[in-house]
Amino acid sequence: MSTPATQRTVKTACNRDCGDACSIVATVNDNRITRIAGDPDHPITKGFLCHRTSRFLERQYSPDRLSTPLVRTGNCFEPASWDSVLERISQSMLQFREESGPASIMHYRCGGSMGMMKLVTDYFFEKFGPVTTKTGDVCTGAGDSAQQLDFGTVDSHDIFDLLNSKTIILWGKNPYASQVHLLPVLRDAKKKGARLILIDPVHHQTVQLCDQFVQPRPGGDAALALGIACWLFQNRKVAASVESYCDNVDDFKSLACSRTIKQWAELADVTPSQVTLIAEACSDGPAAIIAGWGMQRRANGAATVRAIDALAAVSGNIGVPGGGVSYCFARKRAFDYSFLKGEAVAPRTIPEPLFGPGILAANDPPIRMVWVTAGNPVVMLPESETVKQALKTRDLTIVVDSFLTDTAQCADIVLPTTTMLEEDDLLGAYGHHWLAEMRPVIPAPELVKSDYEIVQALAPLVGLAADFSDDVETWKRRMLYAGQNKGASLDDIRHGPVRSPTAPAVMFADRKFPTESGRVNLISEVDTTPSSVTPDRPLLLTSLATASVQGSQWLDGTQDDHLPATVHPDSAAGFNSDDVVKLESAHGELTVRLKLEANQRRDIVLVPKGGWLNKGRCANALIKAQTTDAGDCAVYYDTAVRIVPQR
Ligand SMILES: Nc1nc2c(c(=O)[nH]1)N[C@H]1C(S)=C(S)[C@@H](COP(=O)(O)OP(=O)(O)OC[C@H]3O[C@@H](n4cnc5c(=O)[nH]c(N)nc54)[C@H](O)[C@@H]3O)O[C@H]1N2
Ligand SMILES: Nc1nc2c(c(=O)[nH]1)N[C@H]1C(S)=C(S)[C@@H](COP(=O)(O)OP(=O)(O)OC[C@H]3O[C@@H](n4cnc5c(=O)[nH]c(N)nc54)[C@H](O)[C@@H]3O)O[C@H]1N2
Ligand SMILES: [Mo]
Repeated sequence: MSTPATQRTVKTACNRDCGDACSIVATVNDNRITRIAGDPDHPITKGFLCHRTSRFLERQYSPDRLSTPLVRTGNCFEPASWDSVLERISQSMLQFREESGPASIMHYRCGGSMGMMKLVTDYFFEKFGPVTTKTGDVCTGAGDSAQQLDFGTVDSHDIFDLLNSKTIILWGKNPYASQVHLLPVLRDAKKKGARLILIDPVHHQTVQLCDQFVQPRPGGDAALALGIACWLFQNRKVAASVESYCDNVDDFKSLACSRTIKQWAELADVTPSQVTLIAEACSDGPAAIIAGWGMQRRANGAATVRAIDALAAVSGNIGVPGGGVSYCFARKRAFDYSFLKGEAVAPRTIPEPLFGPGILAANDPPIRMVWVTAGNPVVMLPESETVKQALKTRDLTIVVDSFLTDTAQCADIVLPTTTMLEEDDLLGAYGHHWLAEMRPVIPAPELVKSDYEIVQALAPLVGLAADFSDDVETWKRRMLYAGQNKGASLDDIRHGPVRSPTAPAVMFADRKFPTESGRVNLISEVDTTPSSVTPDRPLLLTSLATASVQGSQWLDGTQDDHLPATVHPDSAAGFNSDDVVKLESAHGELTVRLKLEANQRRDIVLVPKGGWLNKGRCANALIKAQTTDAGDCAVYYDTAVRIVPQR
């Protein structure tokens, strides 16, 4: 077959909320993208894309995609011109600022795009206000604050340093669903002789890759970590030099030895021999811990990660090749975004998990306007109905999205925006250290604007023309200025994948830590109470990422049935697989279709995250808005529910 004359390929990168930040090769025929594939030249992408992004063209060309601004009239939306909506928005913004101060406006941005240009939208609101913003992070906030406190910074060992590990502990992680490009590295490590241990209350696909699987009680991880530490202290397997790079060693020892190994094992609901197994692996290192984020989306989430950090430190696995507690990669570190001051200058902040109740409770001044960028908070934040009410009762709610999501349906004005294949941006990754440039594969539809084009169009109407007149290329060069002489300039990145020049292969190789004392701050007190259920509501609602969907971005026709809910057969006595039942929490209810799986724990019920509220599939309708012990993460997985028959 001959190649059509108009066919071309364009390289760009995937900006979706995922650690992999893949390099994409798109094929374009007559201005229509006909194929997207993983870039074979990218060391992490390795020529393949994940399940969800390989189907992105269905989203790109979905008939539901928004192609014009929409304005609410009663219960309907009517198409409107950009000029008219920008005029109305700018007038309102000036009025709210004048009458009630800039804190009466809230800008909320979430994970629709990981692009660095999204920070320029934040900057627009900072320049105009500063306005009310969120604090914390519903995704990783608790663990971030834990590692900041323990190590003074949050970053990871190079992904290929796993090839130096004798043991790799996947502590609550399902890369088959959430980070498929980690899998080739794990397989290579195994080929080199590494042993893989998975610690996860949920039985999932990653079990098959691992040599050992430990299935603790949900939220039992701090107890498990302390049990392992207890074994290390009792068996004199603590690193000899531990006092030289850790603070609070005696306190941590007292904490770990405050119970017996058997007691810790009971609290974590594992066997003492499983504690010993992991302890031996830690003492016979190097052992790398890959800490997933699920376990910190619990009431004691920050303390849990701190207990694991301390365990790694005392076992001598910090600062050594093949070791470390890799939780997040500092994806923004290579960029200069010092133009943005963020929380430091915000007149008021609302913890992200409390978005709904926080907006409703705010007075002095009340929040009159909310602008949502790249998020679907009605579906993704706890207390969906409260979020919905909060958005619907403002004087003006603006949502920028490519689809009429549950959140957009609460807006007064919806602004249509570009998809990732039309975006012009820069990316770092939170699962490895490579940097990438995004280039528009095709131009956006006529009336669709990128987030940056939207603030650029609005800026002159609110007196900010000069601050937002630069083109994207100029912003990119500005943000990559620091990498100019280190091989990470825009021109370098345009040439091919570039590893962030400032990222070390091994974290803290000199065992110096950017904490106040220069040493690891070992945790000395911890609430080890695991997540609890009641006799009345015996199951913990566990709403996790699934391979085929990014967040709430379901493809057409994939939500026609009830939400699937997986439980152990004993936990659904009297019911069969495929039965339609209700899940009830203290907060709400959801109709689900049961799936019975004997390899699950008896105290959890598993559902996909991101189901839409308007399809009756939203787990967050059952979850109360609550913050974790630190870092303002959301307590997503501690909601107790029961199964009741469909009435
Ligand atoms: N396909 C797909 N990929 C995604 C996403 C998506 O929606 N779809 N979302 C992206 C986003 S936003 C993020 S943050 C990441 C998700 O990143 P993560 O949240 O880390 O996702 P998982 O890899 O599923 O790992 C979470 C694991 O934690 C486990 N877990 C839950 N509670 C506990 C606990 O108490 N203890 C222990 N040990 N484990 C526990 C869960 O069973 C699950 O296996 O993935 C990204 N990738
Ligand atoms: N119950 C439960 N809830 C959860 C989780 C869970 O595990 N359980 N996980 C949590 C986690 S880890 C996260 S990170 C959050 C994610 O929460 P969100 O980031 O709110 O999730 P998404 O569904 O991906 O919504 C992103 C929206 O941004 C839009 N979008 C994409 N690109 C752009 C763009 O360039 N500009 C604009 N303006 N919009 C764009 C998409 O169309 C989509 O509607 O959800 C959290 N919610
Ligand atoms: Mo996330």
